[in-house]
Formats: sequence, structure tokens, C-alpha cells
Amino acid sequence: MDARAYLAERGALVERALEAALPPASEPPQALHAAMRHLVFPGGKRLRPALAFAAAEAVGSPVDAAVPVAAAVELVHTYSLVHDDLPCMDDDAERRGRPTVHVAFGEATAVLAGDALLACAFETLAGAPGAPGGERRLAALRELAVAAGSRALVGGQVDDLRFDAGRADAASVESIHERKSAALISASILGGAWLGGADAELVARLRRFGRAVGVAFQIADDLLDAEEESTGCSLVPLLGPERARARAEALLAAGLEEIEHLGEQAEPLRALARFAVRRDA
Ligand code: GRG
Repeated sequence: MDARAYLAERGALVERALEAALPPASEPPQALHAAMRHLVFPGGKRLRPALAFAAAEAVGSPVDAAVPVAAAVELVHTYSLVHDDLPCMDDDAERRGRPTVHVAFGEATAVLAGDALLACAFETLAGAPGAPGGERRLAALRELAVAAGSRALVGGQVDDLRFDAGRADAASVESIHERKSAALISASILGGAWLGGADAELVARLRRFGRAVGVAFQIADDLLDAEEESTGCSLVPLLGPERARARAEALLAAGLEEIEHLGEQAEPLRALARFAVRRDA
């Protein structure tokens, strides 16, 4: 199973779901809606939606079940990038080769576009009144809310901002990775699993899988940046690239063990996990 082929195969489903979730740029206030769409279209790898689809398939469900969660996790991811690029955070002028949202639309509109993307994610995952899924939809929604909150994404970002490389150890770096990156990756997988009908035991296994793969994904991202002399929150300057790579591989192996029993139907999920950590598929 080739991860890039799977990402391409599921791409149309993600684009349609995101298009349906977001107001058109022609709807007032036009600048806000255009700003919301700016970083969603064209997007990045769409890794998190693909993980949601692959998790639904891994638990024996048709992919369609995961559409609401696939759109919602990409919207939360996009909001976090819009805010992360702001002058008060990383102060980046470009992302994916294009001007960031605050450069294109102004800082105030970028803050508000991020806020609206976050709200739009939960509106999308909740669905219209009477939407199918019931308790399972609520479980997926809760996973996403926890992953986006102060004990995960936002708290991880706060600790990243005040990170002190001189005092850090590997455990504190991984704790930030776990909250800032792995939590949303896990919520993508768990949301797909809940909507796909997984039982509690399988959800627990997928939670451990998602945590391991998510942390390994962030280590891999830091290795790509190859900022050995950087003082940022990264295992690479702390352990050196070889040991950081070995840690990512060990996490990947431990994660894959959790889903070993799932058989052929979990192949896309395994392939995406390897791709997230090695970026070579
Ligand atoms: C400001 C609320 C707030 C949160 C910021 C997500 C985040 C927390 C910061 C973004 C920068 C960062 C290092 C995030 C960790 C996850 C990561 C490596 C994101 C990039 O994900 P990809 O590779 O990006 O999936 P594409 O462009 O493919 O969507």
C-alpha cells in the first residue's frame, strides 16, 4: 500500500467535504470568508483527513462514515496554522509558498478567520440536527475538543513558546510534541474509529497508536528541518539526529504493534503512519 496513492485517492472526498463545510467567499463578510478559505484551498498534504478515513476502514467501516471528522480535523489544523503564523507567535510571512493569512488579509482578520475556522470545525462535526452517528458523533466531537484545548494543542503551544532548551530533557520535549502535534493526529484517527463503529478496546489501542505515531511525526518534522543548532523544542539538538531518528522509529514500531491484529483492512492506516514518520512513500 502506497501512502501517497491513498492520499490522492481520498483527496477528492476531503476537498468536497471542506467545500461543503465553509461559506463561499462571496458571502458577506467577504473578507472574512475569503481569509478562512485562503489556507484551506489549496491545502497541504491532508494527512489528518486521510488518517480519519484510514482509521474508519481499519475498524471495518466504509470510508464515508469518516467524512465529518475528516473535514473537521483539517479545519482545526488550518486554524492552528493561521494563528501559529501570526506576528505574536512565529511571525511567518509565507506558508506553503504563499503569503500567510495575516499578510494577505491583515492581522485582525487573520485572528478572526482562525476563530471562525475552529467554530466551523465543530459545526461540521456536530452535523445538522438528526445527523447519523448519535453517541459516536458525540465521542468524536469530544476527542476533537480535548485535542484542541488547553490540555493539548493550546497548552502545548504555550509550553513551546516558553520552552527553554538549556533546561529541557527528552521527556519534556515529547510532552510538548504529544500535545502540540500528536493530540490532533490522534483525534483524527479516533474520530474516524468512533464514527466507523470501533469498540472501547480498539479505541484504546488506536489511542496508543495515535500518540506514538503523532510524536514520531513531530520528530520526523524536526529532522526535516535539521535545525541541530536551533534552540527550539526539538529532540534533534538534544539527542543528535541519529538518536532522534531511532526514537521516531521505535515509536512507530510500538504504534504499529497496537494495530497488528487488524489485518489487511488496516494497511492504509499502517502506510500513512510509516509515511508520516519517514516521508518516503
Ligand atoms: C497557535 C493555537 C495555536 C496552535 C499552534 C499546530 C501548532 C500549534 C503549530 C503549528 C506549527 C507546528 C510545528 C505544528 C506541529 C504540527 C505540524 C508539524 C504541522 C504541519 O503539519 P503538516 O506537515 O502540514 O501536516 P501540511 O502543510 O501538510 O498541512
